Amino acid sequence: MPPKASKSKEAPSERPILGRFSSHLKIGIVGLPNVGKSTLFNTLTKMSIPAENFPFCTIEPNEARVNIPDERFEWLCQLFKPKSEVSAFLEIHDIAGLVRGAHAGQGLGNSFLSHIRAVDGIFHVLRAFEDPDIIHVDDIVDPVRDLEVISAELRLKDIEFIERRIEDVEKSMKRSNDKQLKIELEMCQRVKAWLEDEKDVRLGDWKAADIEILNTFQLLTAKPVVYLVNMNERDYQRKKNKFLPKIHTWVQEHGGETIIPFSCVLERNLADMLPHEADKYCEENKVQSALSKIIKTGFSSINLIYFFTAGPDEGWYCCAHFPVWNFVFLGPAGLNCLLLQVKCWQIRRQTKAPQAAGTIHTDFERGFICAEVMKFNDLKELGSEPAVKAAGKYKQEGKTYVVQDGDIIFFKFNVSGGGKK
Ligand SMILES: Nc1nc2c(ncn2[C@@H]2O[C@H](COP(=O)(O)OP(=O)(O)OP(=O)(O)O)[C@@H](O)[C@H]2O)c(=O)[nH]1
Ligand SMILES: [Mg+2]
Repeated sequence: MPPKASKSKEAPSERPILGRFSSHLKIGIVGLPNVGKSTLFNTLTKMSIPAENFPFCTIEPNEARVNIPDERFEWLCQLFKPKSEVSAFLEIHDIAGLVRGAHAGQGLGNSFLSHIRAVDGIFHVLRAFEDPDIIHVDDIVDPVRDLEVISAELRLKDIEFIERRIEDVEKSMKRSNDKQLKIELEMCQRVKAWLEDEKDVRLGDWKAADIEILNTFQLLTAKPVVYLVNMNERDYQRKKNKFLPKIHTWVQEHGGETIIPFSCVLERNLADMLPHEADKYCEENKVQSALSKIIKTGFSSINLIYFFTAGPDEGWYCCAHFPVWNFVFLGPAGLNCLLLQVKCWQIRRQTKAPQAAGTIHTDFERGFICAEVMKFNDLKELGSEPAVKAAGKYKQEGKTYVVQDGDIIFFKFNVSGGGKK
């Protein structure tokens, strides 16, 4: 029997997250022209990591899916020796450069801004390298000024959106007494005042009800940002760059999100080397690629996490319209079934067990009975599923369980009574 959901045991509900509720979220590379966005993007997509579990795949010239490097996933693959390994990925979009006045259409600004609206988070690339051969749109390299330009453009576009929304709501209020319209109008006015105060929407302390409305807007300044500071290789190697302290101060004053220094030139050179040459180069020059950190931070910034399944291919379960909980294929490494698979399933933070099960198949959500959950660290420490069970750490969780990053889950479901939808 699945565990009964007792109201008193339920964790206090977290505040809803700003942004789309989906497991298919994307991040866009944003910045002024000529700051190194496409070089970074190309390096990410060109990078070929020899292990099978890290293929990089390009969807379109300016969209790519980059696999998330994860030692836990590698460890699980070592343990289960599956026929198929599916890691988590981050979808990255390379967006053309924004310029001052973009919100008013400068430099094809509006279409670029619509590309930003379509993503869920922003890699904001800043130019902190000086090179007279590479033109800067504002002549002199000054990343703090660039930060101001980009953030102002995004804010101005949001103000334009909110003003239009206010007009629409006011028009509707003339025709209807709907209380919800009044609530929305009041919220839009607060958001407008906030933006006019030169503050980004994601930094506001909004109530849950506000967030529900905000999430229907997809405002540009509501999207999480990771700042990527592109510097020359020497600065990156010695961890010193004349612009970095000022960038740091600015970011602290504007929400304090993550800053990752990197060097496009170094990353491009490393990507052109054979893996052993790249390793040797990094060792000799005491440098490390920043790409892994960039990918992992980007993934987490857009509130994605993933859980693992380690068992038969989900295609196998999908044929089953009867209770399947006898078919537990987790076991010692030798007990491989033909379709044994270790797979990461990405979901948004705060996803509950039935919805997480639904990412595997809608039947899993529809007929959800319970989730059997092992924590990765318990499995690693104890070595096998039976050992985790023996230690009392193999848990049955019900409908209200909020899935945590790195959970290893076996779902029990039953759609025998209901048949197909
Ligand atoms: N010296 C130096 N040049 C760089 C660096 N990063 C990029 N570049 C060069 O700067 C130029 C522009 O780089 P891109 O990556 O195309 O810049 P972008 O930000 O995509 O530019 P737009 O697409 O025009 O917005 C290219 O010639 C790069 O080779 C760097 O770290 N140092
Ligand atoms: Mg570009």
